[in-house]
Amino acid sequence: MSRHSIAREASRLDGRLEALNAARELAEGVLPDAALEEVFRLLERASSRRSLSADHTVVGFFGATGSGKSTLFNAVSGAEIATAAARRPTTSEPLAGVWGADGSEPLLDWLQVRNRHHAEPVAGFADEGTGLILLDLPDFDSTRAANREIVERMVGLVDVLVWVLDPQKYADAAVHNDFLAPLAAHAAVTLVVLNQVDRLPERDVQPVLESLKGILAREGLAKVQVLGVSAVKGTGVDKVRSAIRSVVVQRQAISQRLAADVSRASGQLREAAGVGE
Ligand SMILES: Nc1nc2c(ncn2[C@@H]2O[C@H](COP(=O)(O)OP(=O)(O)O)[C@@H](O)[C@H]2O)c(=O)[nH]1
Ligand SMILES: [Mg+2]
Repeated sequence: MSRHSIAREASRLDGRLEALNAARELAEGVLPDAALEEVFRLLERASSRRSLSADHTVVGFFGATGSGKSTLFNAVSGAEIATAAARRPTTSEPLAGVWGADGSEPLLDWLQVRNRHHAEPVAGFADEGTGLILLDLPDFDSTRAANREIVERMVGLVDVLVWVLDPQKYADAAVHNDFLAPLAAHAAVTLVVLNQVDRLPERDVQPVLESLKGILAREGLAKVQVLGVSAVKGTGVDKVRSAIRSVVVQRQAISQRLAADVSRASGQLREAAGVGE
């Protein structure tokens, strides 16, 4: 992606954020406070993220307990970062793998990620020049409310969302109704991994992937890339790396994520206003 087109995207986003702010001001006292509060928080978040490093793309690994987020995080990072840092088998604090230290600290402060690890270069994936922050996150279905809160906050803050699903729970309503379907506008910055494919008989892998793609398509996420992976065996890990790398090198994820947020928020405003009803 050329500098020119990055600048063009950024200025288009400026215009959309300004328009959303104007709509919010007009709607004050007319639409419910809750609807406006949400828009206000988005505008603040957008302004904060855009004041922080544009040279880093923040990629979060989300998923249910035991889907293999931490294992995949290590496999992609090429090191045992997650197990080395974790005191417990489940992840209760976000953990960052950082490629490109310069400018990453204020961004990690804003994300409230204390656990930071400067990752070694991984050939063909990331090095100091890449500008990548990979986050291993707690389980969205954790029994600890504090963990679920972290996940909900991070879903709103990261630039790219990687959903790590597994063959047992890939169709569960929880992930689809609470996260994936509401984030249908975010397809361009979403990647879905079906992990643990080694636990399926070979002949079932493709049908399960198709079934998952069908569910995603019905939620409006037909364009999302879905990768079959075994983090333990290493199958498909290269594909995850190259999918992440291609989003990162385009340098568009920050704008695309925020543009998707604007689309969703303006849709909610229209709905609150009863437009089109
Ligand atoms: N068979 C198989 N087991 C896996 C795979 N990925 C993770 N696991 C195992 O699943 C368990 C939970 O993994 P973990 O990475 O801690 O899951 P998390 O809770 O999502 O972080 C561990 O025992 C892993 O070894 C995989 O691709 N295949
Ligand atoms: Mg974990």
